[in-house]
Amino acid sequence: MQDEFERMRWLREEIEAANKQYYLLDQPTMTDADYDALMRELLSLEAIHPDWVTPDSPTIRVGGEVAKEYSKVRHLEPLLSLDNAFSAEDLREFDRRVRQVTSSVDYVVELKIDGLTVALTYENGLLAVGATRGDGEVGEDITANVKTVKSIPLRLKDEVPGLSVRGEGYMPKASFARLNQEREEEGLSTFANPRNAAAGSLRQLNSKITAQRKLDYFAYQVLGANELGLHNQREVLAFLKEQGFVVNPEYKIFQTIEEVIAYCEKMSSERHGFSYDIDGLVIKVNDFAVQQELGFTAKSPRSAIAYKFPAEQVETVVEDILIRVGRTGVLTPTAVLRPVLVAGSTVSRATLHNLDNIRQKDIRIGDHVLLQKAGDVIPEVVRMLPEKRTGEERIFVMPEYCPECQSPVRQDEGEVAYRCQSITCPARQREGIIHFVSRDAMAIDGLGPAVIQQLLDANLISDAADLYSLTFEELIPLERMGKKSAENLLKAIQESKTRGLGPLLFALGIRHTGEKAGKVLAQRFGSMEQLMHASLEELQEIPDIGPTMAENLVYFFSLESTKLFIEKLSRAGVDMTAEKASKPQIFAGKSIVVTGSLERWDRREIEKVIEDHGGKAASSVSKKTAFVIAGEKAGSKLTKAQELGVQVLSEDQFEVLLKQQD
Ligand code: 3B8
Repeated sequence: MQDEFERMRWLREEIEAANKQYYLLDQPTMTDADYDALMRELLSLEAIHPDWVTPDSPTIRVGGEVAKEYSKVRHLEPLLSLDNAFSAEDLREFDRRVRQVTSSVDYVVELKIDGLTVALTYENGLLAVGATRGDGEVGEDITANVKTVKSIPLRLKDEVPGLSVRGEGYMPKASFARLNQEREEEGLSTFANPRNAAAGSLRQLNSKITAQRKLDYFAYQVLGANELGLHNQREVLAFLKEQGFVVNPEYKIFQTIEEVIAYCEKMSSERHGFSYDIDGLVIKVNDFAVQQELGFTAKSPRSAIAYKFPAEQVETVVEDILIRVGRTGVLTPTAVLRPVLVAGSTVSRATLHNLDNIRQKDIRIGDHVLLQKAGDVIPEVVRMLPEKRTGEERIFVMPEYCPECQSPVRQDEGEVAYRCQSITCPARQREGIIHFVSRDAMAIDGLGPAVIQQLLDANLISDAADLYSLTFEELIPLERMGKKSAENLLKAIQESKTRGLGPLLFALGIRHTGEKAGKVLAQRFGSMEQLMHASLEELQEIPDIGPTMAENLVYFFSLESTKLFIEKLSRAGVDMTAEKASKPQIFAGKSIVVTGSLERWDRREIEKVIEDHGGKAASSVSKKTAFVIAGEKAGSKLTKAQELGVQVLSEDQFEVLLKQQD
């Protein structure tokens, strides 16, 4: 027995040492096979002796914990975002502001990793919580997933009593390419870029899946660094490295903004030369005393700025302009391009949005054009190159009849869009189903556009509700549908029944009702039944639901086809309920303004309370304002309220109002 205890200790140390060599020093000391053998031995010993599993055992990285949903974590301090600089002039402006508070300055310039911010909390040296950024105040608890990332230490070198670290989680380009290739072979949807893949992997409910995706982490920030005796960013990076984190080695220190600018320009042309994606550089004032003096704007530190690389532009040819018919019948002209490599992937299509855009940019079939990726993801035609015109180019015309169903096409009054007028247009139905199963809607994994087309072609479905009656026998004869993928697909379809009312409302594709509105409506009404009977007035009273959306909802639910479709979904067992908002909606439809500094409430806290109770936290006072909550040093907003005769409450009065209701 004692031997096994010792053996487990030895295995843990051996595996961690190998990890360290691999992830921190980039010098593998062991073959993958040897490493796996040690890991398997440790796993089997831990299965026999569960009491001897330590909280920092490397086996935790294998994953296994499966969550139903993520719980929320409030960040100790809000995660701020960075202001952006797009040019040398923006950087000089930043430098001028910095030099207003100091005569000499050191800038630390780090690569801006294109991943997602992950906040880590250590307690007594052990990794306790990993969280996503969320809205900056509250993130999602992804601890089990974070523990599978091998470049994140489970135990710090020193037993620091409490430590909060921030950094960027990302997926190396090679892992991304491999993952997408595997997914394609399995008939699953692929990720658009490493950033999305990293986000998808870190937000996996099953941490075993996260463990299989090779993710990495660069640490760059420590909360309360001053109390740890750290005085500048350079020391923070050294400290993080010392404690076992991976710090991006590419950082540089400069004394003048012109050197920083030269480095930014140099890195712009070398940006694709790293094994991970970067989308710019982060320039930080090194010294914490200077940082502190500079302070913060509403959401960013004034002591740092993100330099964003200019979008890479390449030349190509518009070989044709095709029409795609969307879910709402809108005809979208799409450029068929001579394939070109831009920002890391080959592009052969780009949306041209609408006819106005084509006319404005005067894009014709046969034109040479400049292409870039908006936000480095979505291909966009920037402009045509007039000097390359030959006179052979053809002007695009909108078809008069839908290319998919030959129904007449009409331009709605006051809109740029042209629409197919037939609601039974097969393209509209197909796009509607694609939307229904998409990630933020019913999230049916493995049901991509190609499979949906197959199902429609084989007459197995005619609408999204038909998905719920598909059988294994029906799926199997489909091309490229293996036994395993059919089983997985059926499972995913079944599972989607439990998404609840919010996602379902979004999935229905009601005009103007997005994901957020779906959530708001679900919380307000609690069930489809209740919502279907809501009046226009009731809907209009809800903050976040605009008049157009309210009208569309009433119209949508009045349609016989809607009622039949919802009935069909209901019979299939799709959950049409949601938890209603737990707080009494005492401020429903009321616009409330908070001004001055409050004693017991953070501004964001009080705004959240207002919203939780159905109100809208507005920023300016008008006749429509229900009341103003005024704290110390309230200024012009208080005066305005008094002028308009709007009721003014003190902090105490507001709390009394809340207590009466809760
Ligand atoms: C302050 C400092 C945000 C960031 C920061 O590689 C702040 O420093 C931040 F409010 O977002 N993506 C980096 C990266 C991101 C940030 C950062 N440093 N290296 C990154």
